[in-house]
Amino acid sequence: MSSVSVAAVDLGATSGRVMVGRVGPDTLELSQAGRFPNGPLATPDGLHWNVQQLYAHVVEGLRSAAATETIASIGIDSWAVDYALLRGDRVLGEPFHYRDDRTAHGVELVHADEPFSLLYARNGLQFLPFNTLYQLAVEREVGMLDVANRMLLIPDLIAWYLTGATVAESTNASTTGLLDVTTKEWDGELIDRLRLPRSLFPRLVQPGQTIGTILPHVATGTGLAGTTPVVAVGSHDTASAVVATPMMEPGGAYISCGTWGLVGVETETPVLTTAAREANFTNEGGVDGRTRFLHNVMGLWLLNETVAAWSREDGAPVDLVSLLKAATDVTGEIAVFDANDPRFSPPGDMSPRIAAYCEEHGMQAPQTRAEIARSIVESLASAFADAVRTAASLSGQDVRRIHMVGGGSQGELLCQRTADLSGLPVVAGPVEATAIGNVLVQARALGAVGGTLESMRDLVARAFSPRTYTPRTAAPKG
Ligand code: LRH
Repeated sequence: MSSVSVAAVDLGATSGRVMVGRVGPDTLELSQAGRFPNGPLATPDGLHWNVQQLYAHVVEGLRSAAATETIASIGIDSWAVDYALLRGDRVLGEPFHYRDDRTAHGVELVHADEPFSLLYARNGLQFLPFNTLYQLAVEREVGMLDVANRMLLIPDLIAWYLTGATVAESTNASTTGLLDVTTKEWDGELIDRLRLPRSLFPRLVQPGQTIGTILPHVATGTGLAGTTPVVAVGSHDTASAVVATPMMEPGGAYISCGTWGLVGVETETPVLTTAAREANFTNEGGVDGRTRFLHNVMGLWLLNETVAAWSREDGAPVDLVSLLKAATDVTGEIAVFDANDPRFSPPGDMSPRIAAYCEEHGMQAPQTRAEIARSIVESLASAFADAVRTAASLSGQDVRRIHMVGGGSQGELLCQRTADLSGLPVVAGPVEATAIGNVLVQARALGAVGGTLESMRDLVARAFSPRTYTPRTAAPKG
């Protein structure tokens, strides 16, 4: 087996990137071919994603990748649940952002007919008001589904732009709420009961399968060979991140920490108990048929939105490194709020919302910027530690260490406080786990690396030495 170079398109809610991975049996290197901002775009009808602009950045990134190497394939991953509607080959408007508040009405529409307990038994998904099935209920009500005849999730939409092929990659499809958690096929009966047209949902593909080859105008625009395939990866970003989380032995939990903190364990089969449902744990589809049994915790969103608001206020970017240094030095009582409180979901400055939360709960609100940042980090670490404990008890796994991957793994204070509050070592890194998981699945499909997830994780651990944070305090009781 010789090494190959592949391109990973990795779209996050706050930034996107095109990365080039060079992969072989003993090689795993990553370099950046393009990075660009992403975020909600408000228009009179609500919050959207500007996918046309994202696509333009993707093409530009692929062009820089092709300028330096021979790219053997392309893989795409992004945040979950959101989609574009199409009629034939026409895209019907920019996709809505999952933080758009129309989803609340979608929840009412769906739950009026299908109680959550029944949905959970079929799809195994935690309740999140923006799960695709709720969004589609609104589309149906406003008549969009009288016009649309296709739904493409975001990575599948980008794959369609590049190849013209319409598919639904299975790990991301598992976040729609419309996939049967046991058979991992579209749940036709549920789709009928929700009065959605079955024809909306494309053929499912598994990570590793080829979606198609790039269209001639894409080859011309990027300089890539006309035969370059787009290969399905774990197109849900969290699925790709879990592939590259170096859990080589049993006992590892993970926190994939970017905009969200996705906290859980990997299981062979879904956990569909009443306790799992009541704790709002999800069973999302993983690569190679594994289950990602996890809970969504608010992540760096809280800090990023707050820092963005301060930067607007100052008319200059706030220096994150100095802010976090000052946050580390804060002493005395620090307010810990419920990071998952729905008030923290919409975009904007979180400090007044934190102050209101503290006032309602009889706590002294943090005052200075350093105190606010510390309060955010402390609240995230506390929510992460709680979610790890719950994941362990619900899955019956004996969790002995936590792997923190994604942007959050760079936060020393966050990693250390998660270790302290959980009483478990936190193994931090790699930062770019999602892009690494994306390139590894492509490389395996091309025959450049072999084997199981465990052997790919071993390669990750060798290439990106993780850093371990040891808990400084005894594990809390209970
Ligand atoms: C993280 C993520 C998460 C979903 C959310 C919409 O990027 O994919 O797993 O719940 O975005």
